[in-house]
Amino acid sequence: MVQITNHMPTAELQALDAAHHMHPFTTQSELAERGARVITRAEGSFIFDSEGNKILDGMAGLWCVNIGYGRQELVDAATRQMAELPYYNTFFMTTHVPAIALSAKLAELAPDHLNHVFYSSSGSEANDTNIRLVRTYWAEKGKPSKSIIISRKNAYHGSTLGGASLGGMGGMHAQGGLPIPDIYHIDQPNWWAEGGDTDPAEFGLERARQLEKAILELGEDRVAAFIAEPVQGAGGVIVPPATYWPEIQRICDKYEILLIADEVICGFGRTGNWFGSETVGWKPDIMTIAKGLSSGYQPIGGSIVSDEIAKVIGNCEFNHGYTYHAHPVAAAVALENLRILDEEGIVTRVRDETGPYLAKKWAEMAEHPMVGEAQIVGMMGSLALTPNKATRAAFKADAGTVGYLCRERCFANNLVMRHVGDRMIISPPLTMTLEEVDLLIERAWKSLDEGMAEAKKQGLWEEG
Ligand code: PXG
Repeated sequence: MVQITNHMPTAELQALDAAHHMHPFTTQSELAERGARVITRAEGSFIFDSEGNKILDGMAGLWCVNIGYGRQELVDAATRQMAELPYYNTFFMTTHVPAIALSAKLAELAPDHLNHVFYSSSGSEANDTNIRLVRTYWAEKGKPSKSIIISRKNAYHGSTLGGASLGGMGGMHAQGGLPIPDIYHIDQPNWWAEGGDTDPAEFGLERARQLEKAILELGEDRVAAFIAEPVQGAGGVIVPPATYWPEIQRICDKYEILLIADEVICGFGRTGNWFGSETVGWKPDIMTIAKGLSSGYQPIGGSIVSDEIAKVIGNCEFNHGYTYHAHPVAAAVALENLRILDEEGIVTRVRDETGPYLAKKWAEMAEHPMVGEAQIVGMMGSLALTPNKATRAAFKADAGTVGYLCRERCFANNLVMRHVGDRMIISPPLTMTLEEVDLLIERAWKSLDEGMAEAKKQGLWEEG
């Protein structure tokens, strides 16, 4: 068999990749034509490709490499655990030390009333678990009719049948017959795109009150839970007006429904606290976790569950579980990752130093002629692109056309900055230095300049 290594010519790697590897969220025929960028290694805040480019990773992989690349301690934790106990399960009344230690650590880090962890290998699976958890909870409490879960349009909660159903992405629902029954979506709090002439504070209240309206319309006896990301990530890093968050909590308190905070992106320091719900002032009954839990070094996720839910679920056999639940190697790596985040003060540094520094620089990006709004919470930020800042107009082109041009310029300038429609987004490693923040801003500005020039050249610089 031919050995495929980093040292093969890029074109050969690309051809083999296109021939055999089906990529997620990708038009495979287009990829085959262009060839994928081959990433070969990474260090700190940088990734390297097969052509020798050193690229600043403004997305921390896929919002997950919170402690940055190249931490030997995590390699050592995996090696030790693989040698000692590479696999065992926790079905059938068994357990193992990494599962015990990680659960205890998560209970310590999570808000006081959240002390119980059910594991998965991803955020999607954890949200599938959540659907079954909340429905089983209400059934056990003698209220089986409470099965509807309310979510939001343009939310992202994963790609499994349950996760994609909870999510509010139209393109995902259009494929494969989704959503599954008893999932209901309200509008998102995206003032920039949907606020019209409404004052932002008023708009925030109005969007939050859609939750109350939905509960009343569907019936409190039918609604099991509301799920939301503290800050919408994949939807475009949308930071709602300040009035939104407290109103959501008020409504959840008033009605007998559970609040699921999807912390897959916001958790583990991203917003400047251990969990995004702390930043936005929510008291969730369940938190979905993944990504930053292991800084992406191992696939692991889960649901951190309240004492009350764990007690009720504990009365029955919960017929649910994955082969890799609390996988010992993944759990050992996650535990080491949490130790580093904790002992090196990385979360507090985001809150007190890197976050405020990035926020100041990010706000200055709003002075760019193409940027209408610059939003940021901790180390996740977005820029809304527009040809007219005053009217918040969209471009006279399909949504995302100009965003895509800018993303391509970012790549060319050795910066990973994503686009969601015509919003540019960042979510860099939390360990970024201040100099690296400066570099990110410099490359982002240059890329927007070039993207704007290209948009003008292509006749896209017009209001749609
Ligand atoms: N919830 C949230 C809030 C997420 O952001 C998931 C659940 C699902 O996690 P897994 O581990 O199953 O992927 C996510 C994942 C993007 C992008 O393009 C974002 C995610 C995944 C893939 C792509 O921004 N977020």
